[in-house]
This record gives sequence, structure tokens and C-alpha cells, in this order.
Amino acid sequence: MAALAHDLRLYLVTDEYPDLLSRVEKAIQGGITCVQLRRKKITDDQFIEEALQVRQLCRLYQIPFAINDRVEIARAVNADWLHIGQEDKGILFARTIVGSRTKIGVSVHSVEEALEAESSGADYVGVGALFPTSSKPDTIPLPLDTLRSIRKAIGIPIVGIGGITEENIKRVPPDAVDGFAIISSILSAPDPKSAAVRMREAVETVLNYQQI
Ligand code: 3NM
Repeated sequence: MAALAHDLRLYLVTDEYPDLLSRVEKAIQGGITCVQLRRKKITDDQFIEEALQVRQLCRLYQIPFAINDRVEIARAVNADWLHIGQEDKGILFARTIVGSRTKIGVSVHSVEEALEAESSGADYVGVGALFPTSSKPDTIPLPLDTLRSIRKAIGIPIVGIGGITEENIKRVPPDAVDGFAIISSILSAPDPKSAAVRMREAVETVLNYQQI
């Protein structure tokens, strides 16, 4: 768990951005600790092509590479992790496809969903949205108390997601998460490398504070 929690500290999630590969590489150079390829609007063939490119970057910089949602593609490209939502086919199905070596993360929004994910064999959960976000319009900000309750209820690592910025990250309750998943605060920045450097510093400040 310690190694996984370490890799989850600053989790870059992708979206529809021009020059995505170059932005992701800059973000890696700035200090993100893993990358999840999340693209909703492209075909399987396009997704596979992009997945192979992002995987190559992750291998080069030796950070884990995750695929969002597309279970068969995660297996086909030998992703390190697969991340699924509540609306996907479920962790038991996913596990039969990707096997036991691929770590599986599940998005959860309540204590019940978190317990269910853990008992079904999830390796980590994503909890969100922590703050309002325009990257995923259908998500609803959760009371931070729910995050605290999820922390108490489960033993697997937790990644906070949704609208996280250098400023509001300080409002996340101490000891509630192992890492932060971010799209726009890094990928929308004019310079994703320096945005990632600043965000990594903010993440380390919050996480180190929690350990004191
Ligand atoms: N999932 P940004 S919020 C992909 O609440 C995603 O489960 C969420 O992007 C959830 O850092 C979200 O730009 C979007 O807010 C995160």
C-alpha cells in the first residue's frame, strides 16, 4: 500500500486538449507521479494509438500509466492501472479481463460505494468532487465530511478529485487522502511543467502536514 499511495500523490488525468502528449510530458517533468488516459470522445482505435504513446512516455519516466473506463484496452496495452466509475460494468467484471497484476481504482461518492469498492477488490478509490469543476459537469461537490467518513470506513488508498487548485487544496481535511487527481489546474496552464511543479509542492505540503 505504501508504494501505491506514493504513486498516487499527484495523479494527472487527461481530457480533450490539443498537443496532449507534449502537455503530459511537461507535466511529468514537473513532478506528477502517475498519468491516467481519460478520453470520452474518441474511437477505440484512436484511444489505443494515444494509449501507446502515453504509455511510452510513462515507461520512459518510470511512472505508472492508467486507463480510464476502457477495460479491454487497458488489457490490450498492458496498462499498470485501470480506473472505472460507478456507471461502468463493475470491478468484478474488470478484474476478470485485466487480471490480478493491474491495479484497479474506482470512483466513489459515498461511504457505501467506498465499502463496496473495497470489498470487491479495488486497490484504491477516487473520491469527488471535492470542489466545483467544469471538467466533469455531472459530478456534484461532496461535503468534506463525507471524505472524512470514507477515510474512516476503508483501508485502501484514497485520491481526492474535482476542481483542485493550489489554493483550495489547503482546505482538504488533514489525513483524509493519499493523493490528488487533477486535470485542468495542470493541463489548462500555459506551462504545464511549472504548474505541475507548483502543484506538487502544494500536494507535498498538505500530505507532509498530515503525517506530523
Ligand atoms: N471525476 P479537474 S471530478 C474526472 O467527481 C473527474 O469523480 C470527478 O478535473 C469525480 O481537476 C473529475 O479539472 C474532473 O476539476 C477533474
